[in-house]
Amino acid sequence: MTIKNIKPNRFFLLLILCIELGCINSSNSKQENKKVQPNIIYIMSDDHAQRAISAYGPDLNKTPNIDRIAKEGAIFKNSFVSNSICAPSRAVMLTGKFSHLNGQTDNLRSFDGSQQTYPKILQANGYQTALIGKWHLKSDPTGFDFWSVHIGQGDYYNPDFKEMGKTKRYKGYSPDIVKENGINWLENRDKEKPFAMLLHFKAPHRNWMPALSKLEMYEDKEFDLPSNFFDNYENRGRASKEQEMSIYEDMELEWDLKMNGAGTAFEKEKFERKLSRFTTEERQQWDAFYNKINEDFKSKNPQGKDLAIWKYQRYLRDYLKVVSSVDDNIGDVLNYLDEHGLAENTIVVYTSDQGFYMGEHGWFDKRFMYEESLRTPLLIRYPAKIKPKTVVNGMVQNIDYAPTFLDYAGIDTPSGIQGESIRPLLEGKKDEIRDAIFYQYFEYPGPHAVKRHFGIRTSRYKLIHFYYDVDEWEFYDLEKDPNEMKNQYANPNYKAIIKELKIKLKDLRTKYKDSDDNNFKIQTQDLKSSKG
Ligand code: SGN
Ligand code: CA
Repeated sequence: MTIKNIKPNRFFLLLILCIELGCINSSNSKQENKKVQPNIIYIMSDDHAQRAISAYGPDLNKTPNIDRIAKEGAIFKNSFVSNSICAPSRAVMLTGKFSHLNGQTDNLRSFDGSQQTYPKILQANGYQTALIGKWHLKSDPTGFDFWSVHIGQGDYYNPDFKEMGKTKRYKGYSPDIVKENGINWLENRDKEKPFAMLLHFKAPHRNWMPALSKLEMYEDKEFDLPSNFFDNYENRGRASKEQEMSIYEDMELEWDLKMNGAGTAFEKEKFERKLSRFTTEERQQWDAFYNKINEDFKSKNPQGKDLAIWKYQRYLRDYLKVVSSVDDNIGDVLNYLDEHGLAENTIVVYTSDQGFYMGEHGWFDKRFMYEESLRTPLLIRYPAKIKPKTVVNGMVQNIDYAPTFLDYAGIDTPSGIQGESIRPLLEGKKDEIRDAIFYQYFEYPGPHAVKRHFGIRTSRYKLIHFYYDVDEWEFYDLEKDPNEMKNQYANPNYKAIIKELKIKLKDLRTKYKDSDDNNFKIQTQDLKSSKG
């Protein structure tokens, strides 16, 4: 029946009835007026190098599911952290503030969970919030309706979680468990509210224990050595020379590379604790695989450069097997969103707490302001607002995540937040939001012995100041020397640029409320060298 066919009397009767029932101001038009707040799924892994994602560079491995986020959304080619280590990075992301202001300057401290974080702000604005996976901030999480976190670094196999205050052991492999718990939470959430779910994989953190189903992966692949694998650190300062993160010298045969009996008593004990998590059947499969490699290693008995290369190959194989499990589980999350009609209005983010060395400079681990650990993956899909295959070249930093989420949720950014919304970059409205980033690292003395430093990076140059037990500057021209092999600080040709950068660095430190006084006062207590 159309309006035309209704007799005038009946039309007015219906109109009056409609007004009475309030259907003129119908729920549909109400919904149109109300901002539709997007859901957020923030997926973060631990120590995932950009280079180990095929969307960033196809030479190492294939990550089809992470790549899908880039294909259907945006990839950031210049995404950086502000303090390249776990707990500090996580605190920066939650607060949108640099470490010296949020208080989490190193991995040892306990996070002050009474401070403002973006999950708390979202929660106060009607979002349902959940945190699942690695946390590493010691204090119990705040701002989440549900939380289930690995204890400390957590275990790959049959791990214990602290879930809403209680310890609970899960059966299985950590990346699978984190995904399953995430999907369970999505299934049982209040479907009337928008949600923000933080899914934090502990993988692929050291000691890179692969899933049993992936053990054979990459075993017949020989990885090319990075051009600077045998770096001797000439032309650079004491920080590069004195670090303890060399694959050759510091990567542990037993703990890292699973060669039973090849390590110190300390290493053995640490590794045994991990092996004790296995069921008998799991342990048998594990041993059947690694015992063969152990035998081969013993018979070859590589030394010197050969040993360095052997370690590198084993490291990459295990690391990339673990990455592959992360990628599979991300695929499951994306499929879940498709199957439940959630893809269009959900922002999916993939990132890592920092970058990682995959043999560049002969290293593993992170911490330095050099490119491989300063950079972190960042891919964002939000079909409602972001065009597929968007490539962002502007420099962004992890201080920007909190204000970006608040922006998309239609919530004003509180004044204390130091980052900026990256929405204009995502939606093609701007090419850049800043011309320089600021970096700081404090955990020294500490594991891997990377000296304290801070610095500035522009699109072309990088200036770093190492301090505390040294007073050294390094300057790199990234266009001419992308691998940062030659410190040009003393080169007179760069004098004017260095002068300009020092002024810019000072301005940035003032803007971000950082000072020398502050840096020297920060104590890193009880930290021992990784060799200690
Ligand atoms: C552990 C690792 C270090 C690593 C830190 C911090 N040693 O201590 O290699 O740098 O975690 O990593 S291990 O012997 O326990 O493997 S972080 O990602 O949590 O910051
Ligand atoms: Ca990490």
